[in-house]
Amino acid sequence: MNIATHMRSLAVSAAIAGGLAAGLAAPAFADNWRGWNIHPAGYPNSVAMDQFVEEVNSNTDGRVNAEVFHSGTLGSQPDAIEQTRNNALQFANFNMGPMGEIVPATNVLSLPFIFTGIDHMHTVMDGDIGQQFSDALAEQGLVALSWFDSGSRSFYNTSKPIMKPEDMDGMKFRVMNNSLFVDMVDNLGGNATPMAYSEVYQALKTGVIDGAENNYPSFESSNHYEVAKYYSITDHLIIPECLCISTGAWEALSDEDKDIVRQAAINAAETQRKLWAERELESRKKVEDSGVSINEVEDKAAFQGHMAPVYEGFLSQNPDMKGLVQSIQATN
Ligand code: GTR
Repeated sequence: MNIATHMRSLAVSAAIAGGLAAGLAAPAFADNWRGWNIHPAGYPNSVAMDQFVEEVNSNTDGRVNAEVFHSGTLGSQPDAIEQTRNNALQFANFNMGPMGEIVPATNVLSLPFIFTGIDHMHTVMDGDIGQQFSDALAEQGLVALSWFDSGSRSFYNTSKPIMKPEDMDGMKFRVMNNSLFVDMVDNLGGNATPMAYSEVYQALKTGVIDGAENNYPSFESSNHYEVAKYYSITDHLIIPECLCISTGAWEALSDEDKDIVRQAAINAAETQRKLWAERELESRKKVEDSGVSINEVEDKAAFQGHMAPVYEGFLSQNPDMKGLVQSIQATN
C-alpha cells in the first residue's frame, strides 16, 4: 500500500468510525457528483448552481457530495451533454439549443420566434407541454429538475447595425451547435458557423466571424461586447435551460433524497429567474456604457418572414413534432 492509499484508507476508517460514533444513518460513502456550468462565477445561473449544491449537500446530510465547476472548465456544452447522459458528470445547466442534436423534441424550443415572449415560454414550460420535453430528455438519460431563464437572443456584430435581414447578407455568424441555427442564419442571408462558446471571443477579435447572437448577460459576461460593437434587437430565439441530472445519479437516490434534490433545483430556478431579470438590465447598461450601439429592429416580422423554410424543413424531417409546435403556438 503506498502512502496516499494508506492515508485514504485511514480517512475512510475515521469517517466510518465517526459516523458510527455519532449514530448516523448516513452511509459512510457519499455519492460524489460533479456538475457542469458554462458561465463564470457570479452569473445568475452560477449563483443558482452554487445554491443548488449547498442545499443538496446540507439537506442530504452528506449522502450526496456535489461540486459544480463554472466557466465551462469541464468542456464544451455538446461534450458535457454526452458526459452527463453517461453519468461521467452528474448534473448540469444546459441550454436546450445544443440539446436538439441529441433529443430531437427539444428542437421545437429552438425554432426561431416559436415563443412570442418570455411569459409565453414560461407558460409553456411550466405546464403540460413542458412535461413532454422532460419526458423526451428522460428517455435520453437526463432528468430535467427545473427550468432556468435565458432571455431572448439577438444578433451582434463587429461592423454595423442590422435593421433588416438584407443587412446580414454574406456576413459570418457563429451559432450554437445545431443545424437548425445554421438554417436560420442561412435563410436570413448570412453564413452560419457552429462553434463552441469558448471560441467565439477570439473568432470575433481575429475576424474569423463577423458576429454571433446571444442574450445581454452572455454578450456581456463573455466580453464579446468588447469586440462586437453593434447589437441589434431581433429577439429571434427564446430558449429555456434546464437544471438536469443524469438518470444514473437520479436513480441511485432514495425517494427522500429525490425530494430534497428536486426541491433544491426548484429553489435554484427561482433564484436564477429573479437574478436573471436584474442581470439583463445591468448587462444592457454595462455594454451601452462601454460604447456598444444597440438598435431596435422595427420590423421583426421581416426576420420572422424568412423562417418558413426553417419550419418546413424541420417538420418535414420530424412530422411527429407538428402537434407539439401547434400546441405551443396555440398556448397564450
Ligand atoms: C448562453 C447559454 C449557454 C450557451 C451560450 C452559447 O446564453 O446560457 O448555455 O448556450 O449561450 O451561445 O453557446
